[in-house]
Amino acid sequence: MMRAYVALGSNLGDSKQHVLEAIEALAALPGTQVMARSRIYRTPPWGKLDQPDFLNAVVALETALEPPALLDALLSIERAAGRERNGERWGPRTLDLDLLHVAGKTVNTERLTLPHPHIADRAFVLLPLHDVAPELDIPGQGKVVDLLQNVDVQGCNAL
Ligand code: PH2
Ligand code: MG
Ligand code: MG
Repeated sequence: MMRAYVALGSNLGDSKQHVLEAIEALAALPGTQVMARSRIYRTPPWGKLDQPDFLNAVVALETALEPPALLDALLSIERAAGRERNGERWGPRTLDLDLLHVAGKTVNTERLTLPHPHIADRAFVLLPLHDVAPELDIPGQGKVVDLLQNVDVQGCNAL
């Protein structure tokens, strides 16, 4: 079994429902348990500013799925939530599930980079990740509690 951290985001449709249903879907994956879930945060859009606020959360999983299989499962849960990929980077979405980190695993393939290379830049990831794993050390980036000191959390609020 592997400890894995997944970030959830939504800013289209009933975002809270999308996030809650996604957590249920993660819990229902084969060989997978949800060990901890963060609060849900409302966060200002990052990267592309002219879109609605997001709801963001993070869950910690214990899973027997190897990273490529877990990624397939995340993409299929996104599709079930009506996620459309129109090629627009950082655009609005009903559900985004990003694999942040899997303990002990480094992956550098076309479709997956682990740890996720931009955890340290994003308050909307670090705030909920801090709820579930403040002492987690992301290889190459640092400890979550320390990384959180260096991002702007203004406008990010737990529901
Ligand atoms: N996701 C993005 C782009 N910008 N901004 C916030 N606040 N939250 C997100 O989850 C988010 C974003 C692309 O995945
Ligand atoms: Mg994302
Ligand atoms: Mg994504």
